[in-house]
Amino acid sequence: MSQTQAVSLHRPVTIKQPENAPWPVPEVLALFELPLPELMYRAQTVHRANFPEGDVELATLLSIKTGGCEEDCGYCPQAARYDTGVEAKKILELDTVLDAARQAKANGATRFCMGAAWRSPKERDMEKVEAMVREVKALGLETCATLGMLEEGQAEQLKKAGLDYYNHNIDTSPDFYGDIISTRQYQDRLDTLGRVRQAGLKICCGGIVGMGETREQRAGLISQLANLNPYPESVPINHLVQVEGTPLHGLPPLDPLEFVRTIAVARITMPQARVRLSAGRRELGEAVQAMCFMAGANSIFYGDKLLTTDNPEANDDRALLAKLGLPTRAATLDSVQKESCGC
Ligand code: SAM
Ligand code: DTB
Ligand code: SF4
Repeated sequence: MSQTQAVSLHRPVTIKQPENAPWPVPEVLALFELPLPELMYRAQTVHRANFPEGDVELATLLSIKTGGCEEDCGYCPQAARYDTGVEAKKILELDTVLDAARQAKANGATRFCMGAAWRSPKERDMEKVEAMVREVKALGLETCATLGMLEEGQAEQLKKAGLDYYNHNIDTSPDFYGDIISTRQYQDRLDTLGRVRQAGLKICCGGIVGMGETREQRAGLISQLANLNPYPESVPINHLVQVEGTPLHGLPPLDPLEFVRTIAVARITMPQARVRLSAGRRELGEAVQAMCFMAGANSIFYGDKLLTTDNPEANDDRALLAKLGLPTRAATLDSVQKESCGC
C-alpha cells in the first residue's frame, strides 16, 4: 500500500516528538494498519460522540492573490518557477472579494477562506487583507485566511480585524518535508502556528497525501498534527491535485482507500476538530467521498474552484449531501436559531 518517492533531493530531517505526546507515530501507524471495518467503526464512534448533529461545514475558498509565488512547493501550480500556465495576478479589489463572499453565503457556506500565493504577506498587503477580513466578517461569515508565514505582530493584526481561523499547513511528515519544499523549513511552519495560537486565533492546519510518501510518513503527518497542544480546530486533508508542470505531476496515484484511512485516523486522533475533505475531491468520486464522510470528515471546500484548480460543482455537492442524508452546518445553525426564538 505504501509508495516511495522517485527521487530524494534533500537530506531528511527529524523533528523530536514532544515529551508525553499523546500520539506517537507507532500508535498512529497502528491505527492505519487496522482492518478497514474496525478502523471505520472506531472513527464513526468518535465522530458521533463529538458531533451529534452530524452536519457538514461548507467552506468557500477564494484566491485573493493568484500566482507568481517565489516558493518551490513541489505540488503547487502557483509557484512562479514551474510552467503550469497559472498567470501572476494582482491582489483582488475589496468589492470583488465581497461579491464572492455574499454569493458563498447565499449558496449556504458558513466559512469563507481567503488564500494568497505569498511566502509571507508584506505590510502594504496586510492593510488590504484586514479590510477584506473585516467586511467578510460583517456579512456574518466565519473568516479564514492563508497568506503564508506570519511575522511577529501580523497574527494580532488579523485577529483585531476579525479573523477567526488562520490556515497554515505542515503539509507532510517532518522526514519527507525536504523532498517537497526547500525554500522554507518545517520549523518555520511551526513558528507561524505558534504566533497564530499566541494571538488567540483558531488554527486550521493539515496536509497533503498522495505525494509519494509512505504510510509511515502519513502517520507522521497525523502524529504531528495531533500532538500540537492543543491540536488544530480545523484539519484540511488534501489529496494531491497533480498539476502538469509541477515536479509532483505524474506520480502514481494513491490508493483511494488509503485516503479514507487517513481521514479516519485524523478523526480518531483529533476528536473535536472539523476534519475537512479538501483538495482532490473531483478525482475521488462520490463513493469514496461517502466513505470519507463515514470515516468522520465533516467539512468540505464548497464552490466550483479551489484556488486555481477545479472543485466539484456546488450543485453536485448539494445533491451528494442530500443523497447521503447529511445536513449542512448552515441548516443546523438555522434550526438552533429557530428553536431559540420559538419560531
Ligand atoms: N501561500 C500560502 C502557503 O503556502 O502557506 C497559502 C496558500 S497555499 C496554496 C495553501 C495550501 O494549499 C498548501 O499548504 C497546500 O497544503 C495546499 N495545496 C497547494 N497546492 C495543492 C495541490 N496541488 N494539491 C493539494 N493541495 C495543495
Ligand atoms: C488547504 O488545505 N487546501 C486549500 C486551502 N487550504 C487554501 C488549497 C488547495 C489548493 C489546491 C490547488 C489549487 O487550486 O491551486
Ligand atoms: Fe507559494 Fe503557497 Fe504555493 Fe508554496 S503553496 S508555492 S507558498 S502559494
